[in-house]
Amino acid sequence: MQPKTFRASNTQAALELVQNELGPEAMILSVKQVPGGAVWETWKKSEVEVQAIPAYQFPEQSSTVSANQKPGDKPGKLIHSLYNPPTANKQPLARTEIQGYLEQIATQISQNKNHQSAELSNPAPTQSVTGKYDVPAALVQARLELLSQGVDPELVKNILKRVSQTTNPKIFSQESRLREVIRKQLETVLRVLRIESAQNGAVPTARVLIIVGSSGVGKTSLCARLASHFMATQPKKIAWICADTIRTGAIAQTKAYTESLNLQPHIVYTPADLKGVIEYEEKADLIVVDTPARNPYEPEEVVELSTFLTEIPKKITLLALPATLKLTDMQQALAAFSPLKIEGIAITKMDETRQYGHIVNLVWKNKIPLAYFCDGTNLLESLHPAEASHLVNLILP
Ligand SMILES: Nc1nc2c(ncn2[C@@H]2O[C@H](COP(=O)(O)OP(=O)(O)OP(=O)(O)O)[C@@H](O)[C@H]2O)c(=O)[nH]1
Ligand SMILES: [Mg+2]
Repeated sequence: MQPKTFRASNTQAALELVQNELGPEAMILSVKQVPGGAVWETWKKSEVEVQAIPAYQFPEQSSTVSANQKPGDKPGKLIHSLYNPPTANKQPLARTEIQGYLEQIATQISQNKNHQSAELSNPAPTQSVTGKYDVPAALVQARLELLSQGVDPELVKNILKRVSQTTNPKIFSQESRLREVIRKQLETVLRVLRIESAQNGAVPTARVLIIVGSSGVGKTSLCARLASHFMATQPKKIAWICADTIRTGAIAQTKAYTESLNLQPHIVYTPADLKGVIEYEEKADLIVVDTPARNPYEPEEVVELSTFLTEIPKKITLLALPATLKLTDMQQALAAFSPLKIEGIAITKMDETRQYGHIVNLVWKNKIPLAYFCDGTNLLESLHPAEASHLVNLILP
């Protein structure tokens, strides 16, 4: 029998078409993304094309069957394994089976240089995987979501492996519990720096909070939010130092913020000025220091700022990074600003993207803790002391 071709807007819809026409045991020969309309209709969304045959009937010859498939191999059972929840009479999935599945995925990932894009354009596991194991749909789904959020495939593999080693196999058929377990595992790789507890005396090194970063990342807004946050949450005496005397309008912007917060800003031009103001503000519980933008691809700019800030004792330096920045630029900023001894990062503009995996990757690869998230322009509501669960819930809701 010739394979039949089905097209739909997404994989699930295409597989449902297959299921309706060829039954739930239909065998899938290939799943691929194809242009949605005629060649010139580039504005049309791409579609998913599935080739399938009814159960247990094999084509004499099919160009879509993978080259390494053995003659006796059964091509599919994909619908069951991916999109149908396990039925009551099925055996619970054994841990070794899940581990076997994950091992196969790991092998695929290491064999495939373009694994991430390939995985996303063809979200179904290959038939050698599904032909051998009944993979829980929730696990496949969670894995795809993590990958599509941009979480490093190696980290996804590690997390799912850990989940499979430490979780009762029964949970694999309970979607919400399985997702919770995966979320908890992901949280364990995220380090968090708690400025608040430092402020309360547990680690009394944060009387001075310095905000650094490249241009337009939200440094001044972050200073304003920090000042406002601490004024609102605790009766703190806050001081504001503006060390950005370079950008036109920086001082006016500072004055606008400090007026609204009822603070008197200190504008400093030299390291001596800075030292003097910090000594003068000895009674302040918290001093926020806003700094001029530095280009992470111009290391001497950072060194200059480093010289400016060296005189400050008991400080915590936070690097502001917008969530919209690419991972490579985040890494570069982290490396370039390292002479300033960055202790944590503040992720700004969380509201301007919906993809957050690269933030996880940054923390995971560099062991740098998260200190704050900012997700809007509202002074009072858009600053959040970092919680691993906050980021993880955005990635795997
Ligand atoms: N949507 C959104 N906008 C933000 C956020 N943080 C800052 N912004 C906006 O980003 C722009 C730049 O913010 P600033 O605080 O001036 O950035 P900066 O790093 O001090 O800029 P320079 O001093 O020029 O280097 C402003 O329009 C802010 O309102 C955020 O979390 N979400
Ligand atoms: Mg600024």
